[in-house]
Amino acid sequence: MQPLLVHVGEAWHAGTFSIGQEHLVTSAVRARLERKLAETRAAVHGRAVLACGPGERHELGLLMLAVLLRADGWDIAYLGPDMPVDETMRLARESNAQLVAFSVGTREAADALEAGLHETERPTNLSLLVGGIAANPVLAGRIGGSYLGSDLPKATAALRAPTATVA
Ligand code: B12
Repeated sequence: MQPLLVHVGEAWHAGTFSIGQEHLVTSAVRARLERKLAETRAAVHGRAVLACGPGERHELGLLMLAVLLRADGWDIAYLGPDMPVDETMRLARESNAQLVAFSVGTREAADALEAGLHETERPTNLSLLVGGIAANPVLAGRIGGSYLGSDLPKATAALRAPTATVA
């Protein structure tokens, strides 16, 4: 799905694809991913909370990660676009999650995520992961989290390993 989305989205940004056409494809892809996310599987690795950073609307990469983690045995709480950091962390704390993963596709969202995390209490046993095209190892270091790149199957496999691999 990823090459298709990039192609369609870039055609939209270039003005050769209408907003309606782009939204139609995006919503078909989202619906398909959401159906897969709803499939019941045993949760063996624990609970993961997935959210886009504040102001962030690019959600399909994170939704794809949600589907892969679900299939790999994680209990997924998928919160979707534009999530306040404090609300996301509160939900992670209250649901005893082991992992919280944020996606940022714009510089603004990355900055807002960093600022929000510095103001929010983080449970000691909660691993923090950041991804998306505006994420990198430097950002991950500044927020005390991990960056596992953009290869989702590889990221899923890394998260399966003992939690020591994730800061
Ligand atoms: C489709 C699209 C949109 C759609 C998003 C629809 C949706 N519901 O998600 C809409 C129309 C909403 C949109 C809006 C905008 N967009 Co746009 N968009 C795109 C486009 C074309 C494709 C994005 C996409 O879905 N890719 C497919 C997914 C699967 O890839 P991905 O998001 O990169 O995710 C991959 C990895 O990053 C990783 N990943 C993602 N999240 C996470 C999280 C974790 C934890 C991990 C491990 C991995 C991971 O997994 C994926 C697989 O590798 C990109 C161009 C591009 N080349 O990517 C621009 C792009 C991201 N958009 C851009 C811009 C500028 C905007 C707007 C500001 C445009 C505007 N003027 O309004 C707004 C911003 C909205 C906002 N506030 O977030 C820029 C961002 C530049 C930047 N970094 O600052 C891009 C790069 C286009 C460009 N070349 O300028 N956009």
